[in-house]
Amino acid sequence: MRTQVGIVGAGPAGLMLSHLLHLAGIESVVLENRSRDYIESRIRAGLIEQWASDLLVEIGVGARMQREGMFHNGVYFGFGGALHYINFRELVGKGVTIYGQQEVVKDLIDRRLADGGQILFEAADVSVHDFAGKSPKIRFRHEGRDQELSCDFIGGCDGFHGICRPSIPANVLTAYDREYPFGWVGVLSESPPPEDELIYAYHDRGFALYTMRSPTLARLYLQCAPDDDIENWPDARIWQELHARLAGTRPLAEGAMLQKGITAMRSFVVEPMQYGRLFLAGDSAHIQPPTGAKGMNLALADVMVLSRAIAEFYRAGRTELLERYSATCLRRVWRAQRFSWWMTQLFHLDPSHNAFDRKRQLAELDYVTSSEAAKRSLAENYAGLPVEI
Ligand code: RFL
Ligand code: PHB
Repeated sequence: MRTQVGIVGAGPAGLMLSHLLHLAGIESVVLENRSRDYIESRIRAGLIEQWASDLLVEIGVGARMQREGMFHNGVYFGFGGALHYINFRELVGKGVTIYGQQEVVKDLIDRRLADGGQILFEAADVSVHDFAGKSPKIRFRHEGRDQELSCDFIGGCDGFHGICRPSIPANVLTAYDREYPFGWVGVLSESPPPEDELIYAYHDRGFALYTMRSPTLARLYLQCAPDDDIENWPDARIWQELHARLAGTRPLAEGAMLQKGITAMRSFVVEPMQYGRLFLAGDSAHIQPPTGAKGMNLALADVMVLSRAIAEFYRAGRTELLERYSATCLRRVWRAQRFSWWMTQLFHLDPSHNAFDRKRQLAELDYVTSSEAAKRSLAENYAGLPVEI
């Protein structure tokens, strides 16, 4: 088999890369080790920055998001028993869209298949070869047969636990890593969300986040220990904690819990994001705590940069954008890391904190919800920094 760009992973990064390349007249094949059903039902991110929702519409995959997505002008911060609203629209002229990541994935898959794109699901034992030279290869097993895909470039879009990053010689990569002393219990509940827009709640019992997937489906998160077991969180305990941490803000309706899970918090960046003709994009190169809602947005930003660089190579034979790929992405990645870390440290109960730190957090929450300058800075970061190429 031969194609121009071989892409490992059919998450938001890999699928979007394939679609953007198609729009530039460039062929690609996407190899995904899971089934289509699995990746279309995996519940993850839900918040799309303004530029990214504009992009989805512009490139013809935003119609369902425009119908079913929930457009928000700002967020609420809850602390000290009251809610404080930060209006992004007024502050920076932008908003955010709530639309499940798996819906973005479904829309991209539908569109790629309608355009004759090749996505091979359940591709086993995927391995990447010869990317230090000009003729990279991807080997895998599909429908019982060993296969080899020759290509000009490899898109390493296989997420944090994928094989692309570990295939790069370890001595050329530097990893920046930080683990946080807490995690999140995440639940999906068949109940109306407590507010039309998101509530980030600071509480002595720990952080809580109230978000949603539809007017009848609430997505709720609670700070927990990083190594906590979901068995320790029966439904009754989850509701009790949610009521306690939302006290004084909005009443919370209970409903059937459709799904529960625990995620540990981590910040991780690898530099550079490329080696020879293998380019890492999205979670394969960086992850951040979800408090800033940046993961899916960064994945989409990386592949915007990568698709432009690859298009420039085929169109004009120029390699400057490809050579700058890592530096271009990392500038934005580090800004998003900084923001995600900042939101995380602002809201969480940290076991190493003392009474001074709690007072400092409250003073910062007070500042960030009352100072015009601080609100604008928050809005600019939350609604999404521009993607510079
Ligand atoms: P993905 O989505 O992990 O996709 C990688 C794909 O590669 C496949 N794969 C392989 N395929 C072939 N061979 C192999 N060896 C392979 N190994 C892996 C996988 O099956 C998968 O299909 O990475 P991508 O595309 O970089 O996208 C990144 C996002 O998924 C991630 O950053 C976000 O979900 C993070 N995130 C959030 N991001 C936001 O922008 N806004 C949010 O509100 C938000 N909330 C969240 C989040 C992540 C969370 N969890 C579960 C980590 C909330 C949570 C709870
Ligand atoms: C979500 O809707 O799942 C979500 C929203 C904002 C976050 C994290 C997750 O910061």
